[in-house]
Amino acid sequence: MPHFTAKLLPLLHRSAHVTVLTGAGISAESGLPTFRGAGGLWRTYRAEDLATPEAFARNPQLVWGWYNYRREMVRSHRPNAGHYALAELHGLVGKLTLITQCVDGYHRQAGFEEVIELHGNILVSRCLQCGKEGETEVWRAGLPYCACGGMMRPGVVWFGESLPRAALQSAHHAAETCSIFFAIGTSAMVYPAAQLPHVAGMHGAYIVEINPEETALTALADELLQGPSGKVLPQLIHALTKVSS
Ligand code: BV8
Ligand code: ZN
Repeated sequence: MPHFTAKLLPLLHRSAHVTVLTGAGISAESGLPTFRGAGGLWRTYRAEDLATPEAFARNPQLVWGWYNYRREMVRSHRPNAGHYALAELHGLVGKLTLITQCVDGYHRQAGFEEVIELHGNILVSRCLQCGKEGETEVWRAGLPYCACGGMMRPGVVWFGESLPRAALQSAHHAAETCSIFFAIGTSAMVYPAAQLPHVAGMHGAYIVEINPEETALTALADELLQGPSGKVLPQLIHALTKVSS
């Protein structure tokens, strides 16, 4: 059982607004590889080769091959206990804003409706020509095309691309106005998402990190619950329901 300080549970129990930022680590126990941990995706592939507009322009077949491989993994795996525990936490605190860097859509699948997806969704395709999002019309030579004839791209944010403005604004607002900020399963290395815990800290939020390892954020955090989120989050919910009853 990870060590919760005596401070965390009462703080959670009476908090008006909790903000959570998740990263690829929350889906690790679903069997989806993370980006930088052991066996991480970037270990096998370099981000510069695959998750940038230049890479897509240079070799769209290679990039689509990688995204189709990852789409298959997302479709053949499931949300884990950590995703479901966050959906449950929603009902136990005043207000809970969930921000994710994940592109797998697992928070919504686990029943959390309002998710701020900072880096888009891997199962969405978007037309380069007309911007329409949705099912591709036809695949030619390993590439998807829209009804308008334009080539389609994965609906994610690549390195060097701006994040969706509305999503980033809501995420900043949630970081500025929460009393507790959880950073779960993120190496806190990718910006501007990695800025959010710092914004929360500057506004006086209590920062809690859930991660099996220490990260760039651990020094800033008020508390590190060291362990896998699929175990730690259900334990946190269990302890919280005992406090609330
Ligand atoms: C932008 C979608 C600018 C695509 C992704 C130098 C300094 C600072 C910044 C930069 C720089 N050089 C370049 C930049 C900017 C760059 C950046 O931050 N680079 C980093 C690498 C230095 N950022 C960008 O390019 C962003 N855009 O800045 O635009 C701009 C300015 C002007 C005009 C136009 C543009 C865009 C960033 C978004 C990139 N897209 N994903 C795809 O998925 O294919 S990012 C990708 O990384 C994923 O979204 C992933 O979620 C995200 C962050 O990684 P993490 O989620 O943290 O995952 P990671 O593997 O790193 O860590 C996993 C953690 O889980 C580990 O800590 C591990 O211990 C833990 N864990 C493991 N198991 C478990 C666990 N935790 C809990 N339970 C477990 N069981
Ligand atoms: Zn189109």
